[in-house]
Amino acid sequence: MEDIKHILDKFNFKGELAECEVFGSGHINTTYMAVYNNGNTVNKYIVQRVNTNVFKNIDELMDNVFAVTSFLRDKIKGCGGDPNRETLNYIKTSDGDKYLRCDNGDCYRAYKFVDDSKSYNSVDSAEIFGKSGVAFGRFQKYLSDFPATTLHETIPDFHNTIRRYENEFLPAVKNDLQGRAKDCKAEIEFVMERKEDCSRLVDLIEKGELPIRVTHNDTKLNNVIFDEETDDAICVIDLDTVMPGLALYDFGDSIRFGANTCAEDEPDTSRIAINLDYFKAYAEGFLSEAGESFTQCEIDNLAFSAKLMTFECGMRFLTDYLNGDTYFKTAYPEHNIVRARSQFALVKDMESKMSEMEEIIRNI
Ligand code: ADP
Ligand code: GN1
Ligand code: MG
Repeated sequence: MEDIKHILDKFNFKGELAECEVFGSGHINTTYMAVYNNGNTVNKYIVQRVNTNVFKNIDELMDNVFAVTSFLRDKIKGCGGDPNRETLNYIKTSDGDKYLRCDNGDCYRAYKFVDDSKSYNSVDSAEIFGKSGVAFGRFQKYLSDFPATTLHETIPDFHNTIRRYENEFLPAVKNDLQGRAKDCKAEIEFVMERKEDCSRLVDLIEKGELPIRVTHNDTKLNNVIFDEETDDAICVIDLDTVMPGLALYDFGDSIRFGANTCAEDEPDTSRIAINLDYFKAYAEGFLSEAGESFTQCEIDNLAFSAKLMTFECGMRFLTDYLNGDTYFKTAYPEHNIVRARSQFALVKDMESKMSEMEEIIRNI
């Protein structure tokens, strides 16, 4: 706790510091929960060291986050909701800055922990997953009139799958910095066989057939928090990648993570499959909020987007493995290749069930 105390002291948190522990299960930032006792009340805060390897311009990133949350606060108020619970409430430093930059270049930011909340790394009911679909769909709906041109692109071409293939995956295979390519020949081939899929959505954007919207872009289940008592999805978090994008990215990425019968890093690939009941529940929830403005082309590509986002994520894990694990946090040396294999197993299962997935969308 001593290491982090001098950071906490730079924010105006209310009360006496009681404890501060590493928290959550994100792959990018380092997250802490700090607990302060203030008389009879307990105040909880989330403090994050932002990953400056992943996010190159923290000023722009934090401008986005403050602009989006202040816009959402007004929207939520206008809809009769509780902005203290339904969007993140960031706290400036005692100097009035949106984040703290230390002499060594580390960057920290803080927001209020939503009381009586929890996050899920997996769910065991279609109902809960469906609720996360409502939350992400509503998030997208609320931001439909956000001035998109004022947003910075925090990670350029984040879901441009063909760019990721050509500019990141192929060079990683070629450079083979860690000499690992020989151990993942089948996975490299798996990616190369599916090159054509990589440009499908980008081509539709270029043809003007898919509208650009303000999207979250990282819609995995643990980026929504739920009410501890009612299990309602209350607040979308992890706003670092809110940027202009496709509704399909948000839909597909949620399915990738939450409709998997296993965890994202399940080593036993024979257990991995898409749960079609979860797929249906999420689609119903997401479309009930965001679907009204969808074009036919968006609807026609929903099932495909689930496969593409799973494939893209697997390719990113494989790329990171080949590069020596410089991007995603890993818990053990083979973690990224295990993740890649599990994503590819899910892609395969989706390929075999694509017509059923499309049928489910048609019926909604
Ligand atoms: P990362 O970019 O590393 O994923 P996040 O902003 O998603 O960072 O935070 C990491 C994790 O911390 C989340 O996935 C979630 O599990 C947990 N978390 C963050 N804020 C809260 C909160 N207010 N309530 C519950 N869990 C939270
Ligand atoms: C990262 O930050 P987190 O853990 O919510 C990643 C996503 C990946 C995901 C895979 C900024 O999400 O793009 O889909 O891991 N975020 C970033 O679990 O790269
Ligand atoms: Mg996250």
